[in-house]
Amino acid sequence: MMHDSLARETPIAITVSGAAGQVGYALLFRIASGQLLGPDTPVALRLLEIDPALPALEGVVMELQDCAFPLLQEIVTTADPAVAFDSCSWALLVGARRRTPEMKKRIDLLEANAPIFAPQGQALAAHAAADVRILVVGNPCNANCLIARSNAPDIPDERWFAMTRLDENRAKAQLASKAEVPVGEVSRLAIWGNHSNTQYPDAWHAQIGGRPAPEAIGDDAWLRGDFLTTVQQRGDAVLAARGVSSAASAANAILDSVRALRDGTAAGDWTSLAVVSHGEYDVPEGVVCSFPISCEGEPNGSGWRVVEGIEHDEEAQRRVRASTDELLEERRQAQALGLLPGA
Ligand code: NAX
Repeated sequence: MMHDSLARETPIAITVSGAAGQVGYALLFRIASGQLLGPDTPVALRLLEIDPALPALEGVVMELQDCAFPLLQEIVTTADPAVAFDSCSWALLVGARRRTPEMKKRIDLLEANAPIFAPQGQALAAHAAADVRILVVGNPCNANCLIARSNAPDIPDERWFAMTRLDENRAKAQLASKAEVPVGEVSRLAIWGNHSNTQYPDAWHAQIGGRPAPEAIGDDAWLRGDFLTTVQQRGDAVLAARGVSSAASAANAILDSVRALRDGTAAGDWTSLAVVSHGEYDVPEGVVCSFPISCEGEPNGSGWRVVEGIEHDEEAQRRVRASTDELLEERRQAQALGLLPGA
């Protein structure tokens, strides 16, 4: 097989924020081993943390070194976004503040986290590579993505993503388990709306072994009930069982998201990504909303589009609207906090 010798010599810079956190710990080793960009692409890791976490990050760096990954050519650790985003082609924005017991409402989490993402957006605009693509994972990820995006007007809309792939994977696992088939048989599963409890996992247009999922499952009441709530509340269930939130599955979903953009989705299939709305399916323009996305897999990741022509029944429309109303409310709150310049 012929390999691209240029790609071999020039590492691709990937920035991971929150690199000393638990998602970071589950993610970095997979990136460095080649599972994100493939076995022929050297990587340079730019690891962004806050000052108090830098000593712990040094321990992670030691472990990365001790893996002797042949593809890992460079590691930079810093608390300065300008350094972290320097010439990066992928920015994986995982770093965020955790919800504490005092943060009762979603706006409390938004308030605690939003100020992180405005300066990061500005630093991305000033320092990232011309082809940069950004995946926001830190919660509330849709609103955080909107804030970063609003602070980097020169980076086009199509480069910004917030992660709903973990929700998609959770939904696929539930369908596969119910249908008693391997999870690889489930396709066309999209998450609509916000990465929150209002999200709408759409099983009605999904397929299992090429058949419509509702037909393969044969239990509409389950699809309208337990399926939805299990997916919507899966994060809480993992947290309750483990005592800490999802980490390995989140890191895995980050890899899945980037690989869908780079390698493309299978013909006729789609994935879930929250992207800047241009009014598709009557979703208000400008909010970062999860849609079914098909990707051509161009190397620069810009070859993707919102899948057209999906018809929701009344209940699905109501659920999607509830989630997009929440996105609008979060945008209003971010605006009130002065985090959306020009909006
Ligand atoms: P951790 O608390 O373990 O790690 C977060 C890390 O971010 C910490 O090391 C912290 O020092 C760092 N950090 C805080 N402020 C920062 C800043 N301004 N710049 C750089 N780093 C900063 O959380 P973890 O479990 O790793 O989760 C990370 C984020 O992902 C959380 O916001 C979490 O809610 C979110 N998640 C989102 C998911 C999604 O599907 N979109 C799923 C997984 C995860 O729960």
